[in-house]
Amino acid sequence: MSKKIVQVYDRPAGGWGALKSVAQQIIGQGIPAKGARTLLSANQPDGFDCPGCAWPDQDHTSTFEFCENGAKAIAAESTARRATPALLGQHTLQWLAAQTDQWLEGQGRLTEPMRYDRASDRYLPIGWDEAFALIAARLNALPTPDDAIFYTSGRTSNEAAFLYQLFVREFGTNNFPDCSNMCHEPSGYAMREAVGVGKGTVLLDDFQIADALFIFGQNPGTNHPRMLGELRAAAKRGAAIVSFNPLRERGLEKFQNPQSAGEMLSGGSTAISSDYFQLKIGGDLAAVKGMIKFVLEADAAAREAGRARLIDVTFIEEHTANFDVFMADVLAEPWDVIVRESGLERAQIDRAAEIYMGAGKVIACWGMGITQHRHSVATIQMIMNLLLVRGNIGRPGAGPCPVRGHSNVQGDRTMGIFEKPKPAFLDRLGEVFDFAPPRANGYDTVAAIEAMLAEPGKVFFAMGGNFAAATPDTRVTEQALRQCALTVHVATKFNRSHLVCGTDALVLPCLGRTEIDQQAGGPQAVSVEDSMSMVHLSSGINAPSSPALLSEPMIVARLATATLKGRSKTDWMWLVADYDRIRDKIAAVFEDFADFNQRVKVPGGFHLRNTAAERLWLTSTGKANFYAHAVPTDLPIHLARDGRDSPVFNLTTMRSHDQYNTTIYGLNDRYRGVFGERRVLFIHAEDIAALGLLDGAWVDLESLCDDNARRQAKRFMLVAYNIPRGCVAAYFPETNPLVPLSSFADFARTPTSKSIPIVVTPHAAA
Ligand SMILES: Nc1nc2c(c(=O)[nH]1)N[C@H]1C(S)=C(S)[C@@H](COP(=O)(O)OP(=O)(O)OC[C@H]3O[C@@H](n4cnc5c(=O)[nH]c(N)nc54)[C@H](O)[C@@H]3O)O[C@H]1N2
Ligand SMILES: Nc1nc2c(c(=O)[nH]1)N[C@H]1C(S)=C(S)[C@@H](COP(=O)(O)OP(=O)(O)OC[C@H]3O[C@@H](n4cnc5c(=O)[nH]c(N)nc54)[C@H](O)[C@@H]3O)O[C@H]1N2
Ligand SMILES: [Mo]
Repeated sequence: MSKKIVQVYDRPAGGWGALKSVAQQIIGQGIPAKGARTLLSANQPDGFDCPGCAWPDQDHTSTFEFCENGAKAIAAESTARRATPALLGQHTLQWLAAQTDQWLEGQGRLTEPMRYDRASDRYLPIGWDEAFALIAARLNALPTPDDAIFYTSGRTSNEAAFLYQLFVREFGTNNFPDCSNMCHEPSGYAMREAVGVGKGTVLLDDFQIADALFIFGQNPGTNHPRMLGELRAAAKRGAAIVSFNPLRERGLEKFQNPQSAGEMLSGGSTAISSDYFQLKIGGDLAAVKGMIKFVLEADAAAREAGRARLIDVTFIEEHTANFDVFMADVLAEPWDVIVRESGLERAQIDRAAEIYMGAGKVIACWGMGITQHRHSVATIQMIMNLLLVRGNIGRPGAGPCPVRGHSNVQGDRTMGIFEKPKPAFLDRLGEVFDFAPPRANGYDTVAAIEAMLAEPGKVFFAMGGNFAAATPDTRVTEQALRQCALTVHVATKFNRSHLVCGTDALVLPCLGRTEIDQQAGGPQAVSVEDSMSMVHLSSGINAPSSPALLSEPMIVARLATATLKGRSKTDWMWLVADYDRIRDKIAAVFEDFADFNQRVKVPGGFHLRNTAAERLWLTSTGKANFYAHAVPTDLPIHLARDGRDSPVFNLTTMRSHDQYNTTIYGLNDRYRGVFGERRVLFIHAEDIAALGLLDGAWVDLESLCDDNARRQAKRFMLVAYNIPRGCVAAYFPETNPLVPLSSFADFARTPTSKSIPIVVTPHAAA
């Protein structure tokens, strides 16, 4: 069984495999001619921003940058298939719920608003006016505006996000859970404390001159394929690329650039990582602290011998706070704890530290392998400490680079989609729109689920995303949603969340990025902010998938008009007739967006100011702060299971090559050699043997938590894999039923979906 599904993938990432996969995707969506034209418009000066990831492009003026997974995202949005009410209405929700996520997605683009009819257990069409009136009535009937919850996924444009947060705040709440709560929240939190800005400080130009790149917990070959272009160029000019990952990801090892005729024809490729450290899941804080300890010890020796210092003494004195306390803590941390908890050998940590010390300019990148842990904030602050000891921030070629996920997740935050808004922002918003914004903090994602559970009858509204599938503790979350008086999803495609209905439920179809957005004032462009704080325009080129689709800004404007009748001083329909008007309001609220309309119309857009990049520290001390953090010694791997001697594994959950978060395009994970199956558990061969099982055996997973709930995910195939012992990996969303709602990152409250203690038992049919 295992043989057919799992093969050795020894080719580089990219290459002909990537081209073939795109061709299959376009043909599969039934859109050959249009698909090709659409693909060529991605990330072009007058085209749309790729709805795939948030990696920036070479100033949006370059020729088409090939990206396999960007192409899949675009092909999926421009599919010829239509999920009409007639098609979906053939089935009961009970029947639909038994279909796979891939099947749901495969029905194509939503075409009309639909309302759930409980009597027939089906979705039926509803008019837009009626839908908005229904939501308005339910919202206005709530005892308090704080009983409404407004989720945002990160594809929403700046204009839509700005209007949305304005509507919600005029309505009266700051309940803004968003996908960022499950994603880079710890990066924002940790960096704001350390350097006063919750965003990365580097630009693509910095990648071109860095001497070393450290990549922690990120799989760019799948999730940010265009980043491989930068990595390839860096590797070719001799920069060190050092990867920390429990899995040996193909894209971090070898890349064949589909745009290099030479590499494609000769079968050549470029080696990416110069060093690859396979640490334990959750071992990053220990590894980075070990590197810093090595640097500090080497620096002390250099100072005693009268040699050149190895830390940047001038930078530390002038620009940082708390170095002495931090240094004492690092020097006191025992090497054996560092080695044991990182899962690396001492020589590997020394080697990583030597590369770091030998490099003049260093960039540190990180992804979900760092953020989705209990200790994520501390780990990110340790990465910041590493950069700070040698002044690797605020100068060319150096700095932190949290690599964002959704294409506008960073922009949504900039626009005020945040449950803990700053008072100064609320003051300004209230002045510009003449109202009194609510002051109390709202719910984040975990708190929103808890609140829906604790008190039935709330209204849950989602601007995009797939809340039920993306969030932890699936069974509990579904119950929470079902207890709502009304659930509403603005979406492009049918998904699992639409099957988890409150007493009343609506699905509202919207335009995607690739489509022409026609308003009273003509065709409109929207703006987005990428992972490097570049803001630029995006204009769709395809005819809308259905004449009934509304844009997200229009949906907000009509909803606000219906809900805030007589209460709002904002002329919503005037604003939405021409998005320049929305941008003028954005400019009025946010200083950094002064002259927004002029600046965003320059090809390539503009860069938002980043104070940390200017070495201006908006922190508690007015300096960049070092933070001391102990190496965590409570990783799931150390848990023993009461009364049983089965080992406890630490499960990390991640993306396959054929998915976009909860959207499943296919069942292959080409670079990891898995074909035709998503329910797999990557595990060390010796751990399989220790379980007394065989490679390819089917098993059930159960997570451990100190509440009484039993959380299981059944029927996964064991795949012997190159992964440290005690560590296992599987795909999400299938594994989300295992993540307890109560298990989240300290401070940032991001679900710990990268470290779940589990036990593995032979599969037992239900
Ligand atoms: N095609 C495609 N593109 C995407 C997405 C998608 O689903 N598909 N999603 C988008 C979104 S929202 C996001 S946030 C990004 C996500 O992009 P990534 O951050 O790359 O996401 P993941 O696949 O979750 O896994 C990250 C990596 O972390 C490693 N890892 C797991 N645990 C640990 C650990 O404890 N330590 C270390 N060092 N590594 C660990 C895994 O082996 C994996 O290589 O991609 C965005 N782009
Ligand atoms: N176990 C585990 N769980 C995780 C993660 C993990 O690594 N492990 N990763 C987490 C991360 S990083 C993230 S970001 C979240 C993602 O959580 P979400 O952002 O909620 O989920 P997505 O799967 O990206 O949402 C997909 C849906 O968005 C809709 N959509 C697509 N484009 C548009 C559009 O332009 N407008 C509108 N209105 N709707 C659109 C479609 O209907 C589609 O079905 O999941 C998190 N969950
Ligand atoms: Mo994400």
